[in-house]
Amino acid sequence: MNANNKKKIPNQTKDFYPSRGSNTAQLIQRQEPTLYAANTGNCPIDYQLAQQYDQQGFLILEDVFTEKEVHYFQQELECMRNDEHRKVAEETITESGSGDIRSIFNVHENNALFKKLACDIRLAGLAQYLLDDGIYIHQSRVNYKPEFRGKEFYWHSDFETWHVEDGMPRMRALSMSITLTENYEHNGPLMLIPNSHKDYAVCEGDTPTEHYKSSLKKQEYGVPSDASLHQLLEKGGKIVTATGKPGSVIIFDCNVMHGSNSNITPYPRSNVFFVYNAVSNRVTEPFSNNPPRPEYICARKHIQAIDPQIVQFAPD
Ligand code: 6CS
Ligand code: FE
Repeated sequence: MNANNKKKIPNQTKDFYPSRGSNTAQLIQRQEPTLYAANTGNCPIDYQLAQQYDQQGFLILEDVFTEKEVHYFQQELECMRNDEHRKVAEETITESGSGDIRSIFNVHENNALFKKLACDIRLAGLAQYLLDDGIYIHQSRVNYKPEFRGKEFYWHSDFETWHVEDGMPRMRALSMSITLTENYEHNGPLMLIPNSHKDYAVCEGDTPTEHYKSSLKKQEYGVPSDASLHQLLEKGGKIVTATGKPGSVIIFDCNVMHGSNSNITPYPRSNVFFVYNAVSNRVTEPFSNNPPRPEYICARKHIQAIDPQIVQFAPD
């Protein structure tokens, strides 16, 4: 038994991507496709864009949502940020310095509008195509990256964390980040290393108990070595900064190396993220020696394929 009294069940699934513990920092080759879709005929976007996603590991789609829809999302963002109960909820992560809200997790469950958005065919339908499987939400969050004091997210592969700490077996998941404010060059936009999804950066160091209580504020374990980052950059080329106006969607593979700088400008960089995982890739037991992370960070209990919907947010 341990701190929160949960038994640690050893993971019987083969660990294709060992990291941390006794492992040394290195790059190992990805063992799965990125674009799983078998058929080019029913691609919901221009197939060449799907090929771009396959090659570089991410894709930026502009004007996915209308100004009216974005206005509704932004109103929701403010309501959530000003909700006294939410400020102290466990799903709410605050900035270590200022105490400002940094992220709110599990919005696909605890917010009616974002619950609908997670099933929107423009997102879930595309995720289902790219992963060529039934899909469910592994994790959702709003990252506020507030004005003046929004802190950085250091370089990382989401999959390394989701594999080691959540037990996600293989690379068959992706994130969709919907921009809710202007993502400028200067207000801490997502930065990505092209083609970095093709190598898995094994990390060093152990996983602290209840690591999420610190990693969601500032990630210090499960981060690549400097040498691995240099190697990924040599292979992948220049860092790409995902800028875009509100209503854009940044789609990135679970293993693409990414991060974002602090925001010291007066312009918040707020995005809502949905992580779509293939139902066939549902999480098992963590590959670390830690108990599973809480349900609001990693869906585990009620895994059910989403039926993508045509959703109406704003009356015409
Ligand atoms: O630990 C996680 O699941 C979260 N950490 C980061 C820095 N990105 C992915 C995810 O939100
Ligand atoms: Fe991340």
